[in-house]
Amino acid sequence: MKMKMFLLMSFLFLVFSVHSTPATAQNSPPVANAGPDQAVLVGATVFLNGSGSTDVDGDPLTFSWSLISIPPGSSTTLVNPTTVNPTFVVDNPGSYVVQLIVNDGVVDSAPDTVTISTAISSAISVPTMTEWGVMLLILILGLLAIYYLKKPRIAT
Ligand SMILES: [Ca+2]
Ligand SMILES: [Ca+2]
Repeated sequence: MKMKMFLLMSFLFLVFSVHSTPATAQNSPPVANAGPDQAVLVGATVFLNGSGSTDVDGDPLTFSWSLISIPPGSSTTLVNPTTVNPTFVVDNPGSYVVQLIVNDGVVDSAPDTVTISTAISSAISVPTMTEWGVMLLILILGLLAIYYLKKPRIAT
């Protein structure tokens, strides 16, 4: 009888302890989305957009943006880097890499980056003196060729 009681109590204790184990908060980390890459003109204000960031639990997100790479000579800084839509001014040609980390109140997301590059690069450049010289030489040779080909031959 005593043994049965002991076993019953043990069983009940076991069942109770399993059920009373506090449910650990199941939190999934959020996922940062820094938005699509952009090509802009020098002098433009870039509008970043982190609204594509998600959290499967639906937790409200906080945003933390940072410029991790800017072109030499640039002194730009982010405006409102803890909001969903910060801005910055592209003050020099080149590539700007901006990183976004979101937090769901418990953990940080993995970082996501977005690259902003200047649309007009050195592709459209003024010809150099050498290039002007070569073009002038070709023009002169072309004119000379036309002149000599059209020159009436004098019969001797
Ligand atoms: Ca979460
Ligand atoms: Ca990205």
